[in-house]
Amino acid sequence: MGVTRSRVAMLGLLGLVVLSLLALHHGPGVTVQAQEGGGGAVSLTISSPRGVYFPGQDVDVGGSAATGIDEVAVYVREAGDWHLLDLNEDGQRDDGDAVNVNPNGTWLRRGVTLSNASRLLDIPGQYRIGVIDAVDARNRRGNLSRTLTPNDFVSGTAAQEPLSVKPPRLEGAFQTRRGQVATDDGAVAVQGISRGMPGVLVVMVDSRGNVATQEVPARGRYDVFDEDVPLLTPADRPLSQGHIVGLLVALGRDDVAGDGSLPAQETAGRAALAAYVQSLGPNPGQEQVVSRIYEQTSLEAGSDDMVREQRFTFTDGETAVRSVVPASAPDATGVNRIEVGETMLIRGVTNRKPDDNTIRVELTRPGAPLLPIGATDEWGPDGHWSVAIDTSGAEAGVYELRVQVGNGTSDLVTVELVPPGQRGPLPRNETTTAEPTGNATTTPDGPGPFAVCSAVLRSIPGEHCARPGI
Ligand SMILES: [Ca+2]
Ligand SMILES: [Ca+2]
Repeated sequence: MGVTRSRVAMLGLLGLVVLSLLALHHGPGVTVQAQEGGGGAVSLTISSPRGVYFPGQDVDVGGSAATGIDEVAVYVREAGDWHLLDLNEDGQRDDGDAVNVNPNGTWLRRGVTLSNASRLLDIPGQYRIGVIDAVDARNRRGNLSRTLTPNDFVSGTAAQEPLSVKPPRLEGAFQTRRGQVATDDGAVAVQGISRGMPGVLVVMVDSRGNVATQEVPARGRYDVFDEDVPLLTPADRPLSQGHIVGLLVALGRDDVAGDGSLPAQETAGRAALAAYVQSLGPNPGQEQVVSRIYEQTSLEAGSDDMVREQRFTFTDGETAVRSVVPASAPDATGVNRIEVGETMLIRGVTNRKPDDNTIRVELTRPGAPLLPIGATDEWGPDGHWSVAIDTSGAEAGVYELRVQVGNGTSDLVTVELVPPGQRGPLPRNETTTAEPTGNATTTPDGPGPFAVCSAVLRSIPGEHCARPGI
């Protein structure tokens, strides 16, 4: 009976008439199978999931079906027999797991945790996932077979695709700038992926053992997380300035910490782990708090938990100028004279959070017409920023270059604009030994060029003050 249905279904498809005729010619029992992986008309396809699956992940299971197929069933195979998937996740593998074909020729079951639908898919390895016309998967009593032999499967109207099951994976980072988070920002962006896991618990521990925790969910097909996490204790007090240990904790595919029990907690999910972590601080101190988190998660025997650790400094916001050079000589260093008409390139460093903050650079001189204001809100993990200002039409003279983030002035540098042709040579790099005598870096008033050698630079190992000629 099943074979007859398959033939009827396929006779409606021009591209498969030949196959159908072959089937008719050979009589019952002949293999009539859908082509695999596209290429010509197929009566049945499975287009999702595709390729890779992480245990615990919710996926849509679906594809297309030709006219005449009313219902399909989905099976999975490693080696040997095909096993029916418990697609409705009711713990039973039976007729309830058949999927109706929609009038538009598609079939779909949304949000299936495949590793619950089949224990096979809970274990990393190479599998095949297949869809078959339900008519061809029914036993003599008319119920969906819980298993089908390879021959049963290919004898029906069916399609199959490879599926690679991979272990869960955690990658992520605290988006610090120059290894710092500014107290003025009070929060740090945490970004990453927790494939096969519903999210992470973010923990930050300050030098006194105070903790900030936040559950961050993973979203979308790739289990991406991206959230600003404030450096606040459960009592809404800021963490202490200084050395912070940041942890991203993912609880594996079971989303349960360690061996499934946490001291003084009834459960062991991310919320319970957060409560446990909050109960630790601040008495034991920073390293003790960190050790206990590891002990209850990734270090517990048999645990599939994962922890990523990152250390950074929580400190005052700092934004400073490193160099002022003509845009035509970007390899020059230090604060230089700029000729009127040139575009001035102002470069500096900051530990502030990009996107939420804008660095504004303003050049002023009493009585002189205003120059355009330069601004940027984009900079990378190294905190290097740059802004260009066109000096066309400006008056020559000594200007005050003010850097602002929000309402506060972050740095103040004096810069001299000179008539065209009067700048003199530019220092090119810090190994230059020749003293650029007569360089514009001497100014008659104000703090002078060495103001750029500010505290933020001195506090960072490997950074140098942008003095010309040094
Ligand atoms: Ca079921
Ligand atoms: Ca776990």
